Amino acid sequence: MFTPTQPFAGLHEKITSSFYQGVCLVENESARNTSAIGGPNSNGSYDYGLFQINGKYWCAEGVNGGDCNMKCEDLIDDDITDDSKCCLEMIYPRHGFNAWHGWERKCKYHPLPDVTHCFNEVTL
Ligand SMILES: [Ca+2]
Repeated sequence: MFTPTQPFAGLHEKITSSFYQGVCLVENESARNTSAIGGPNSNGSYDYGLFQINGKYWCAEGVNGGDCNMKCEDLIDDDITDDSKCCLEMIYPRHGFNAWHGWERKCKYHPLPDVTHCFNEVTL
């Protein structure tokens, strides 16, 4: 069991806050649907998967491409390892959570979902 102590107390808070933000994000972007395809957007692009990653910038249809160098089709399968990598290594470092309009509309400055029941088996 991880017991927050200085200087880790701030880190613990940051990790759990990011987790809650991420849960809120996927709730409002894809309703937790890994095969969701959103759009077309005003520029004709589509958003793919759990994190609704935009096909104009981050992936390419049918071939590896975009800034995440991956196929958009790989964003709508059940393996979210590559989806998460694209978010954590490319999208979030550039734009933070503001990259996701669903997060901006429903999570930013809003109460975050209560997911404490998720920690019954796992303790940070
Ligand atoms: Ca995937």
